[in-house]
Amino acid sequence: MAGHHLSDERVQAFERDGFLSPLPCFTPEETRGLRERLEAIEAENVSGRFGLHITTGWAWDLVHDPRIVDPITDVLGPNVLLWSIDWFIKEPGASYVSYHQDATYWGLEPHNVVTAWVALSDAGPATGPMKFLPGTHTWPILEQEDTFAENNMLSRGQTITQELDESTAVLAPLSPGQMSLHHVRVIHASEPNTTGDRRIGMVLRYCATDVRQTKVDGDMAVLVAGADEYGHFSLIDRPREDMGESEREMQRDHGRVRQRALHSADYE
Ligand SMILES: O=C(O)CCC(=O)C(=O)O
Repeated sequence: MAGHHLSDERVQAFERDGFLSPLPCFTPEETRGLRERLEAIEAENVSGRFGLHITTGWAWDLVHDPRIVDPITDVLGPNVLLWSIDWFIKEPGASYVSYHQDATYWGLEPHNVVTAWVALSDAGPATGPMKFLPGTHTWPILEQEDTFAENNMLSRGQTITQELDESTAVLAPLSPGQMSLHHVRVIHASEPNTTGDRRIGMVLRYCATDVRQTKVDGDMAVLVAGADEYGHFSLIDRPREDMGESEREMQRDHGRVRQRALHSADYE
């Protein structure tokens, strides 16, 4: 499919490799502002950063930002939902991410799901940026083991058990304000952060409207482009009041549904 925002070559590269990096997104000033907002929320309540689009108008606007959503529509088609905001914040030290496929444990099918990973800090080579095994999004789901290994940033320490040819891995370093896109089945990992600053990834998961949640009932999403002709998710509205009572209640519901989906072990 020819892109309307990305060049045809870039859309073809995504289709071939299962990832695309780097893409421009925010200015240095916007990026600093977003980092400040995130860190203010973290200082109050670390778990408040999940589902921020449900509780704050600025995060709602952010997940609709055309600099993110336009390239996403080029690779997913015109009708798109935002499924989640995650954060991969890698402090200096030993934390790492083992080789995995996202599709294994989210319960989303079909796999028309793409992540925008936006750097709110330096995500250069020494910070442990993501690395991808190109073309592996065309592979089936591989067996993963829950290792719960210390320092593994993944919730279950999930790791692909079969031997992988790591010599093909492509590092995807990002400058502050740049982003990468990756397909839900592409195999990826990241090494420890050897710098003195935290590496902050704001991780937006988008899917086409034909995708459904197969593991739990009651999953929620935000329509960010086109129309939802399927109705597989409860659609979330723009928050009326930042951190209002009903907004925070919905954020808690959203968190409970996601925990049930991520921690149900029915993918083995
Ligand atoms: O931030 C990282 O190093 C890993 C992120 C990741 O696994 C993901 O966004 O799917």
